Amino acid sequence: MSADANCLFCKIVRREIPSTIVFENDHALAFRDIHPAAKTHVLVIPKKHIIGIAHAEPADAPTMGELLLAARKVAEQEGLGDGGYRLVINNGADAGQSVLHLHVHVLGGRPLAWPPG
Ligand code: DGP
Repeated sequence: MSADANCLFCKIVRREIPSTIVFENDHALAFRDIHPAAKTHVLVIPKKHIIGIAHAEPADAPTMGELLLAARKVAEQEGLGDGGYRLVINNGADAGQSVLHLHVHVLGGRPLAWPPG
């Protein structure tokens, strides 16, 4: 499993930094966002260090699938299956990506405006 020694989210995968983990399998880890933007705000990450969606390789396709399925599982586990939820992947500076390890935001528990600001 490739990892980056200095990556914040790789450190969370290795339990070097504490987090509130809500789901884990062989491919993905999900934990609560430290600055929640909604009642439910969970980050789902691949355990493999991938900088962002723009850096995913064709060989990462199975990991990408596992990531989305993990995000759905988290949403259902959090009780958002009926009311609805939003999955967000920020990529690059203009999108506000602040952590350079691919992550899916799972947001829900309040009405979510569209389009986002
Ligand atoms: P983004 O802007 O898409 O790169 O989102 C990064 C998110 O990561 C942001 O919502 C805050 C969250 N975050 C940053 N540092 C930590 C941390 O140390 N622990 C946890 N749980 N979340 C963090």
